Amino acid sequence: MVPVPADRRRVFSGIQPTADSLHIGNYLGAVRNWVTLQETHDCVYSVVDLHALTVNPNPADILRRTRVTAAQLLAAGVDPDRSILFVQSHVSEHAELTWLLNCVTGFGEAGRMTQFKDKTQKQGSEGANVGLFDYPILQAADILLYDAHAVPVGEDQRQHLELSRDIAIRLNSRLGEGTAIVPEALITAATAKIYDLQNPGAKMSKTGSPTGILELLDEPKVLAKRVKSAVTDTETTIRFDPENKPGVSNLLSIYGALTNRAPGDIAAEYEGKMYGHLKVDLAEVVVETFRPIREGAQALLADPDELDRILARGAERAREIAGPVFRRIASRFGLLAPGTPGTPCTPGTGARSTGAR
Ligand code: AQP
Repeated sequence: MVPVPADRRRVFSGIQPTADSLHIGNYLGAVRNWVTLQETHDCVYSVVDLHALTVNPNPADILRRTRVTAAQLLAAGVDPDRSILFVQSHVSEHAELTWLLNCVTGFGEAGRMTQFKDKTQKQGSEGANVGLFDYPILQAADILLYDAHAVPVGEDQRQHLELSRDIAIRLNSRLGEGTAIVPEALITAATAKIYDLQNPGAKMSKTGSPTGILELLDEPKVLAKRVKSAVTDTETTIRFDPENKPGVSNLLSIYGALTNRAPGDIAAEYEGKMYGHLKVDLAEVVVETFRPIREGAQALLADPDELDRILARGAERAREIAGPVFRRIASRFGLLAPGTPGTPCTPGTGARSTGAR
């Protein structure tokens, strides 16, 4: 195992096992940055299965998708020797810290989260559960539990990150400096939001239109077909203009991100050419980028015991950080540590809690 220098800043990020494949938005908005950050940071990455329960998945689906998601992360370049990769429910402190954080988070504050509002609108208030409401607090617990300095995410997670910061600042002011590290969002502007290929006004999403996404595990033929049928516009000029030409600009953003070039430079190369030319070339780049990930994930899934061993080792290493951090925060709340004979018992002052937030 490659030792991590003690002075490196730590990042934490998670991904939900809510689909049978990650999509290119997850890849460019999050996973690719996770891989790069391994060069410079102490990285902790998780398949956040507890988060995925908030959408009431079928148990067989979440079980299968947890392994499938982990396999894609490994195949995309998350190195389990350099980073910690684990399944969220294998480290019980995530749920325990969530309870403590619930008790310092305002009901109104949690209710302002736009993702909760959007998802309840989609599912109807009867379909939404308390877990969905609590989702951003569980996310704050995920981050604070590892004393993470930074969290690489897509733009859609910015508001949740703000809440995590607010909670950390509140813990430090109420319970004493050093209770929690205040995390920063790491958002890469160019890939912060990849749009649906069929509806370029909406974020590409696992639960969006099935033909509007490019999945890491799709067969090359399917990927090529999806790119070629992406919605563009009635003009014929290839120009990077996200406001007026969202469809073609989204394709140029994806192309630019996959080839490390500016979308405007790519557009200039296609001057005088048709949308079809751009789509054929982009399809090839997507297929070739995803090919090793798909093949690598398939190989890992063919040996689930080895995959489970990697995840068990990751959970063990995660617990080594999460356990002491949880105990530090819990003791600041005044919770008696288990099995600590000799803890002084001081008489109360009779002061009442104000309940202020
Ligand atoms: N379209 C996107 N563009 C850029 N980044 C994106 N992410 C998701 N969609 C895009 C980033 O992927 C990471 C993992 O996401 P997640 O699985 O935890 O949850 P999500 O954001 O809810 O992902 P989906 O695919 O959009 O699922 P649903 O359908 O549930 O809404 C996050 O860092 C996210 O920012």
